Amino acid sequence: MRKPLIAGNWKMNGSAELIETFGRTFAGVELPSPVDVVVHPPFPYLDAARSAFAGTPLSLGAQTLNPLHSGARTGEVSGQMLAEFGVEYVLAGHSERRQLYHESDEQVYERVIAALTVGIRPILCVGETLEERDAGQSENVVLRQVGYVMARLEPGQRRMMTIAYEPVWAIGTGRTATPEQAQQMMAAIRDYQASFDPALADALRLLYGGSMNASNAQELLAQGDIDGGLIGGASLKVDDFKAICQSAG
Ligand code: 3PY
Repeated sequence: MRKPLIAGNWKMNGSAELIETFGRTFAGVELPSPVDVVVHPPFPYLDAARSAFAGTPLSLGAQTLNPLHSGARTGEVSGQMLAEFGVEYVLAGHSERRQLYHESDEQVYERVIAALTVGIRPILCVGETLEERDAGQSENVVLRQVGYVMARLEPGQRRMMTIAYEPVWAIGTGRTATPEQAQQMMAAIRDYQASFDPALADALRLLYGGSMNASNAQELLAQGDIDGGLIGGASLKVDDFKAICQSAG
């Protein structure tokens, strides 16, 4: 039985006030018992979030990290620093990082390793563009992105991983994959995982991302291979995010 995970990716949004609102609201929220919830605010809010989320079901997440431990990398943040702030999860390979900052599969892999080294759980984001979908390449692209990382990890490291399938054409566009499209890709990821690590395939958490919101979450989460969501815009609205978490049990 896989425990659902709901992750809120705030991207470059939010404020100190929103952190407090989340802390206050979730302090009194009853969530269905087996569900993990993580919020990924921008770096400057991590410290405030650590205090505000104490005593709530919210864990702390980061949106990226630099693979190096420390050094001359102006503007970057290392896994070691995130661990010091109590960060438990980090995104790696979000399509905005792949597209806008040209992160390659190799660079995504390096970030995953850096996170694992300091005990932070990576959420590996994968997904195809509209052109790739139209060319019938969706599954090839997604399984390449998954395989590049997962096949290089030790079995113990793989157990720390979560994979988020986010079709690029559904990110920030208001378009969502149908539950059937999402389920089909999740099943393909799980089958692929089974081809080189059958023991993990059943336990691996797979999230759907890409315009998931309070209205469509229930239907997506009802699919057999969808174990949670990586939520963009809706994770900035505390009531919507709470409703998504409540529908995940
Ligand atoms: C979205 O839903 O827009 C996301 O990118 C979540 O990461």
